[in-house]
Amino acid sequence: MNKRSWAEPFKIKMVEPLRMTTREERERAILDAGFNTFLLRSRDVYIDLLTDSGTSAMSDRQWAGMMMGDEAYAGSENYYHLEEVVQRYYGYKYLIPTHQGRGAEHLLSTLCIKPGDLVLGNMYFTTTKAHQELAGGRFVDVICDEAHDPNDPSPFKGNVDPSKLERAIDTAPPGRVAYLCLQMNVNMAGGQPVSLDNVRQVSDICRVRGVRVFLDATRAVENAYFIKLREPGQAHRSISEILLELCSLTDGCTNSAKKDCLVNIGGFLAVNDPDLAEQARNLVVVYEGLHTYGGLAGRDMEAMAIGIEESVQLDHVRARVGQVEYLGQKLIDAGIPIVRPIGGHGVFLDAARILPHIAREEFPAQALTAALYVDSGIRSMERGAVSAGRDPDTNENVFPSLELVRLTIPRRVYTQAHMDVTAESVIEVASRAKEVQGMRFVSEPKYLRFFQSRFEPMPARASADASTRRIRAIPSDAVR
Ligand code: PM9
Repeated sequence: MNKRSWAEPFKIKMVEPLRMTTREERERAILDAGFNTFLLRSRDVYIDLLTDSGTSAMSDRQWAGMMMGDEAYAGSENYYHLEEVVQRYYGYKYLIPTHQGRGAEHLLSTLCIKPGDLVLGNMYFTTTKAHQELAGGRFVDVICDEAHDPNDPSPFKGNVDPSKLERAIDTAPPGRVAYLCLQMNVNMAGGQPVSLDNVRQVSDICRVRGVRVFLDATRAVENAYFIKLREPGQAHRSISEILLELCSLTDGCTNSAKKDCLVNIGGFLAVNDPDLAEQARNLVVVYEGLHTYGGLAGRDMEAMAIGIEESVQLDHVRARVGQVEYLGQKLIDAGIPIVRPIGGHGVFLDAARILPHIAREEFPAQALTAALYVDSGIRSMERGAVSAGRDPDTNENVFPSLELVRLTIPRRVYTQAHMDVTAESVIEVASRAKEVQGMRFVSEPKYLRFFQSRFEPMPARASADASTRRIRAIPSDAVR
């Protein structure tokens, strides 16, 4: 039979025009932004692949739900709707809404980490680790080795290594492991899923040793889809069934609803322990708002409740992950080194291999994001040493094994043609890789430096081959 294509399971009802810019305008814009794509104005961006966080298009049902916002300070109807939906799809008993994922991470870290505790996780995530460290904890990575190798084709590279987990718990001073934070579709590894079998095993190891497991459920729905697709014996199950089982193996979750749950703002903490829920309900009023809104408007909670129902539909997830796969496959076919297997929420370019002439100390991934932007107006995100930050003990730069640029695909926003344009730009920049120069810091904030740091291109080296045309993102004399 001839190959049959899939198409997006929606049609477009409202459009937002994109602004095209000239190369000169983009050179000026990236200079003004200190070569940090977070500091660009969105009006200067053509295709925005910075993040899939809060960038989804909402459905007509979600927009209709927004009109049903019950903006009571206390006891909003939308809170009770959201509570019922979270219980139905995620299975946890108690819901504490927050303004976004890091609000939930703040509550969990504050309540469950004592200074000096170890917090285990399957690869760090920036905001998660920041809150763990602010609470006095130390992050310990227990992800499998395959996660650190961009070329390893294993289907579940987000898995925890059970022997690393046992060792970390068994060698820690008694009672000093705060919990395991088990991230779904591990972001910094390239959107790599965790198998259901691994979650079962990890949950057993932790339960026997009295260590709690909290899911980072931010992309758990997309992880459940990979389980259905790749894990033996799971193909017949619905995404909802798999999601419920994943959650049932854990004590609670933090969730940035800006991803899977298809909303532009929102998050939650959900737990099964009534005492922990009570403490979180009390703490949330200090930082977010009353426990029945947690920093959100009633209409935001309604959109989230409807978004969760839509997020677990197979048609939706298949098209969402399929679009990422489409872009990734185009790049693989063109010989561009990317993290494999292709992840759930974005395509991760292997910047260290695309720009081998730039030393890790000169941040090749940061340089690549700037070069891509200048080429086509596509905004991507650095996911390498800049994101990893500094070691809290030595204050030295941390150089993770992965030095990546993330092309993150917002849900239900761009078309296949946008993916084609993106692939063409990456191929063009990679073909002129030698022209891209490394970066150095001009300024570096203390917390989560990747958001607000400013950079400048490294000065051209005296040894550089004079015949090589060095097209920097902008001329060096223009750098302030
Ligand atoms: N993730 C992302 O772009 C947005 C902020 S960092 C650039 O990938 C996980 C796995 C996330 C995440 C955010 C958060 C925090 C927690 N866990 O951004 O606070 O990917 O809603 O969520 C981003 P909030």
